[in-house]
Amino acid sequence: MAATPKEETLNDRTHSEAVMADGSGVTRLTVTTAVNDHPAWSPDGARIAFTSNRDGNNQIYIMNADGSAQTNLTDSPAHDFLPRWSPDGSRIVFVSSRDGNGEIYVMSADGSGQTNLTNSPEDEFRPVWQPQP
Ligand SMILES: [Ca+2]
Repeated sequence: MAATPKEETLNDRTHSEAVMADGSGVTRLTVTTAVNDHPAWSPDGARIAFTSNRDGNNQIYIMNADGSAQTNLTDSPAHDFLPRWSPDGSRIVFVSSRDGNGEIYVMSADGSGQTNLTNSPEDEFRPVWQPQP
């Protein structure tokens, strides 16, 4: 006798949502059993970078603003998290523990050219990328 598939409820899941500035148009963009966190809109509003542990550890993902084309940009054995866009939308800064402690990394928005900016024995966290005044 076949087992009856267990229905998962949305309350058991975590998700990211896109919300218009007036609170209307709430749209669920990700539905997984993993944690999806730190969503960051691209400057042009077309894409969202976020952190997800769906593949076993925290990685930087990117998706279109409608939730399509969710792609793991970092794909490292360490934790990569807290993505923030450059003002021109060409690059993403994030935190990685791949060198043994928290470091600030930068990469192109396609995930190429991942570079350690800090290289220190202390933990670095929470990068912010501000436009030039
Ligand atoms: Ca460090």
